[in-house]
Amino acid sequence: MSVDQPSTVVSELESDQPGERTARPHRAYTAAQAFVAQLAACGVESVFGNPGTTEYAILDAIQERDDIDLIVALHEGVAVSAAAGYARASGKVGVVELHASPGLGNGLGMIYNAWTGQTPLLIYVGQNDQASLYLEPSLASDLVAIAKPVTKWAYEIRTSDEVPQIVRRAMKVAQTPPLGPVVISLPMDISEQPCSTPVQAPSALRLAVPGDPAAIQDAVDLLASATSPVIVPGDGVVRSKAQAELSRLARLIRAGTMAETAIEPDEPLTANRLALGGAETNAALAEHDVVVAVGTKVFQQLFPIPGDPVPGAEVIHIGLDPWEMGKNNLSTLLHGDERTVLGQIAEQLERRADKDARRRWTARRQHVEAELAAAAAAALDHDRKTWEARPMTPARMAHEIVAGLPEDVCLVDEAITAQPALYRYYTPKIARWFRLRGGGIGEGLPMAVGVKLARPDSPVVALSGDGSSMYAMTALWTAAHHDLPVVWIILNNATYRILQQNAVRRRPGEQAKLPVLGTSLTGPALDFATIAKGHGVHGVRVEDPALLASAVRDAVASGVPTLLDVAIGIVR
Ligand SMILES: Cc1ncc(C[n+]2csc(CCOP(=O)(O)OP(=O)(O)O)c2C)c(N)n1
Repeated sequence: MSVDQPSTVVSELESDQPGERTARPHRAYTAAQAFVAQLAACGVESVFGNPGTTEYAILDAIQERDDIDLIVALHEGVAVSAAAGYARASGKVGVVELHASPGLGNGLGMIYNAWTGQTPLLIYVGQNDQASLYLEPSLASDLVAIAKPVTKWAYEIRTSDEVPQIVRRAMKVAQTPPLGPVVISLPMDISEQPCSTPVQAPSALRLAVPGDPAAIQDAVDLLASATSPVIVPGDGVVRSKAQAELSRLARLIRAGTMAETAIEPDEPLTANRLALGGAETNAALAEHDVVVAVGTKVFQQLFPIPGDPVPGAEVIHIGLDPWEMGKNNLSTLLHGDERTVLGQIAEQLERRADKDARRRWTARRQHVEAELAAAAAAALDHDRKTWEARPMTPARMAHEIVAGLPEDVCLVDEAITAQPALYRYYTPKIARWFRLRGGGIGEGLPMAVGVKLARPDSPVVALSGDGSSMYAMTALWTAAHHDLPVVWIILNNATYRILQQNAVRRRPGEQAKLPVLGTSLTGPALDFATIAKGHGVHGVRVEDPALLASAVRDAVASGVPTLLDVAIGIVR
């Protein structure tokens, strides 16, 4: 059977627009060519991967086309995290190519992050020949079984003809709430066989599902009579682009909020993130009588306390993830798109608020604003006491870095223990701030590579703890190889500091054994400027805080991938 050049295959598409369902004639292609053509028809332009023998046909199919590129990673965790950064910054699915069982295994930690953090990924894994799997060849195992616990869907392709449909289904599964990763295993013998089914544009996904009117009514009743409501927003707010609606509701009910970029940056009621510990979270929420959990799990923590995570409060849980809604506690369930539902609630509250209610809400808002402003001022005062310390404190570092960042920066944040200090000086911007999701460290450096590919016109800066950075250092080479001028700032405290903090959190009141075994990054010290150079990246060590802002400015202006190694101490 003759095989068309892939460019011919693409030209057979009458339209790349989602929702255009016209069946179109197709020419002969292999399953691998159909796979890649279907990805292209779904709008995929980049595949992040690390190649192996079982992927030859797919690599050829990518190489034959000029509308889709392979971004080469030297470790599978880097490929997955870069794809996750791309997905989050572009709003599209991140596509990954991995090699057989060991390649999938190496990627699993970061696939876990995408799964629990609901980042849409399509991960293709090359499987050994289907015809010889029974012989248990080298590299082969049950890829679906490996992937299943940390993916929305894992599937091994059985016939070449099913390829276009399976790719379209995988893209749909990855992008419908709860968003997440899917794994497609494609045996290499099937990838080389002819595929006789057409590549088609995908169905349009329209997810602005409104809330049930009775449930909206229940939520409005609760909020109208609440004395101390609080909103806990999650990434579902970001996915549905509900920041304006969330801000409107926060202003209306005069609630305190605990937001990330889920809220407009100038909203003065924005408070802190919830803590990792169940006891701290319960204490923070204890003063509230109504908790609005929107687009979030309730709650995902490192040390949750068994039982109801929000005892004593009414919870209104809004979102499109049926598994998460009311999973751990009794709630008023509001299944629907976050943006649409928040808008519905705000509108009804607005309509029914009388003068008296508005007066109470205004007083409450003023009270919460004053409380938050006082806490912020006290923290800044505290920072000033050690302003001249050497090595510089995380707070001084944050101040200087923020002074050097351009207005339109996309910031990737894997700062770990420096995070609280960072957010005293940095205000996250909507769609320009990407924090670690899922708890597996080593995402930050490669995520910045994916963000830069998705946003070529924005400067991209990543902050990473020194410990976290070492899991994915080869992301530097990927950026250099593909000419992506990312700036990475390593927050170098020569330790896994969070593990000291968590030891105390975990055993409050007891004597935690400090320092925790295996947490020092000295002997030898990591020399990041030299490590960067070895990956083809410009590296600079910064010890003097007075030089940090200009070092950041210069790095961004240089137009080449640059790493800054910033020496910091551990004073809070
Ligand atoms: C893949 C993975 N391995 C190990 C851990 C455990 N862990 C969590 S934070 C951390 C150290 C972080 O150190 P660093 O990035 O230097 O930040 P710091 O705590 O010093 O601020 C480790 C090892 C993890 N979360 N994920």
